[in-house]
Amino acid sequence: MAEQESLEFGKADFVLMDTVSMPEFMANLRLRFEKGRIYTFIGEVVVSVNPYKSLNIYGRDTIEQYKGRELYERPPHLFAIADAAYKAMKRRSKDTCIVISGESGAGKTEASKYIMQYIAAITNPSQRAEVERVKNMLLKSNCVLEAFGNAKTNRNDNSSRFGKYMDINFDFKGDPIGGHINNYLLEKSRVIVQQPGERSFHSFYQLLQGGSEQMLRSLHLQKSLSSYSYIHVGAQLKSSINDAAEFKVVADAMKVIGFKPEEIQTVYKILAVILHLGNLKFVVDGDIPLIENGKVVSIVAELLSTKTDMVEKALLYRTVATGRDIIDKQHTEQEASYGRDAFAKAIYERLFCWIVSRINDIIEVKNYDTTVHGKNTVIGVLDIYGFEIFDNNSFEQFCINYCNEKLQQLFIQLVLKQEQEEYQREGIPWKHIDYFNNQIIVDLVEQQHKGIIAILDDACMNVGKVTDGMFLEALNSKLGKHGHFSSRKTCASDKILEFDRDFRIRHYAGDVIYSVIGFIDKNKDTLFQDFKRLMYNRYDWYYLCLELFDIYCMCLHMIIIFIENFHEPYYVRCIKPNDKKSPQIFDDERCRHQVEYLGLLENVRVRRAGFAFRQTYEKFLHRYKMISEFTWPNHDLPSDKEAVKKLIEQCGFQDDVAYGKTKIFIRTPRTLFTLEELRAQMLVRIVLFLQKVWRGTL
Ligand code: AD9
Ligand code: MG
Repeated sequence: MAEQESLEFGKADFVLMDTVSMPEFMANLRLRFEKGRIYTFIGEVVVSVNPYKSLNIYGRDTIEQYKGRELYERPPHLFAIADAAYKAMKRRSKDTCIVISGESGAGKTEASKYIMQYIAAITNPSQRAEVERVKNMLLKSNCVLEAFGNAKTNRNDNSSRFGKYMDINFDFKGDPIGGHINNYLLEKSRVIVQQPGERSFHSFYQLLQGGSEQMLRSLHLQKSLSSYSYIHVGAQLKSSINDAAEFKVVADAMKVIGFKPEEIQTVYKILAVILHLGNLKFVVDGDIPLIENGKVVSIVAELLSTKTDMVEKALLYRTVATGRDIIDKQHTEQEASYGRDAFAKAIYERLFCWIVSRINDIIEVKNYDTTVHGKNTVIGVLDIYGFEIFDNNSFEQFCINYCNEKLQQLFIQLVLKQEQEEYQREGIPWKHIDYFNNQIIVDLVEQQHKGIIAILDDACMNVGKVTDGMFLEALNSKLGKHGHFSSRKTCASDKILEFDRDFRIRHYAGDVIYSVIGFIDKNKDTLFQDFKRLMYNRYDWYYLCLELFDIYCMCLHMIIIFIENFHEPYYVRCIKPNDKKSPQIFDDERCRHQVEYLGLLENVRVRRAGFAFRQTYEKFLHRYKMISEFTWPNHDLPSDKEAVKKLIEQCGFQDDVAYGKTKIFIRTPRTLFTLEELRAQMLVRIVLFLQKVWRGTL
């Protein structure tokens, strides 16, 4: 069990609660938060509450306390779970992973970084240069990814706008030898528009605030943020973020990771192209759309190393085939603006994917011959964007929340499945515990032919003919009776649904109203062919662009398939204590809601319904053998199992335990407490005895 801290800090494991009830759970969570104990176990799951302040609990001495120890031997901490995952991977030569979940701003990304830091700190004791290099790259890659993939939102100043699954590969010695990052679904719409109070990706502000005058001049940029309409809203914000300083940190990190100077320059050029594109305005002269500010077109052309008239053509016309002829058809003003925005989003998305693939090239495992060195094993860390509800929710929130729905389903399945399997494996009967299974919502979204995604995909097959409104109609007719779906049409009495264009999904984590506007376009991700042609027909633009447009970005389906393949993940469940980013406030209502939807109470019940604790006979003896004269200092019984039985019977706990094939299962925490107390008393007696022996006073 988690090493007993003083009770003034509350219970280190929720499994130790006297009764499993929401008030007791909340009281413990609050007490621990207020005492700066932000981590608490539920068995092998770590519950974390964002402290919103720096805590001195991640330093070298803390790392040393956790290194090589068993999960329950030390107070709850991310390091305990990182160590458990590392040990499991090393001892059993088995791939493992850590899944971090929780809503936006709950502390997932910070947790993922602490976990990686811990793994980096405890590995490579012999200081091999190559391993040090790999560790450095892995750690440095985070800040580059965050610069391009994170943004300030109303929920989090450094919100991940992409999903990340990072693999760390280890050699037979257990030292990191490489890694791989999978990125999922960057929220690229943020490039062109942000909700009030939010910003675009950090990278734009960093470039404008941190780039040298000479660099900005060469990119035709000026420092003033409000000059750029794509980041205009965000530009008004006072930010806690120091963009200028971050620019240098990120540039250095890119250099250290191994980006070539010309690659870094190209990255800045692409950012500049996007900022300039945003300033392009169209006017209509009669029926003909024109570009109002021709100067901007020539800047974009210069940065893209192409000709002005080609950029202009791509912006104002599209090539269509009519019969055997191919003609240039003029855009309407609206089409031209739409095309410009689609282009900007696409370039940014591809830039991001390219950065990830560059990092992957550099950190991939090299020169590892499995026939010589044996299997290389992996620890994966999954950190996706958290569940979010905004005032206006669109396709992006739909995708993000669906991902979270899937993660929750995985948690339910695996936590229960693992328990069940363990009881079965050990030959112990299993009692079922009721819990809310969100499979019904997952089905609502992904069921073949009649789920929201299938209906949306159908609509997208007929893009141009099917409108968002018609898509909503299709949802209404196919899903109108579903208990987790409603719209004005299907539920006229529902006052919360304000607009005809809205529909509501009753998610596991709360109700979210989505506006259907833009769903079809965003799913279809139409990028006018002419822009693609422009990029391919470039005169002497960098090879980078070619790569950019060849890269395959993982889609939503991939993340799902991927996480379903996890076996026995370790979990960190993050909780956001308040919406004010305050270290002082523990908002009971908000926290209770998260505890509820994360299913933490059920988690405790499942853990306790069977048996709160289980331990292999060998380890159990190692810890408690001093309690009984039959086992101390060594036993002469036929097996460890027999020895444990003898010890338990001597203490009178036989009715509270079950004996599995390899493990002892203890039902109530109190038994374990008592065992711990007996052990502590025995240790004192042993020490006193030894002192007497040494002093010769016995
Ligand atoms: V999102 O779904 O990407 O929007 P996250 O990733 O869950 O979200 P993040 O880790 O970015 O949240 O944490 C939000 C902020 O909380 C951080 O920027 C820190 O300011 C703060 N935080 C989170 N965890 C810690 C911590 N362990 N110690 C101190 C923390 N501050
Ligand atoms: Mg994050």
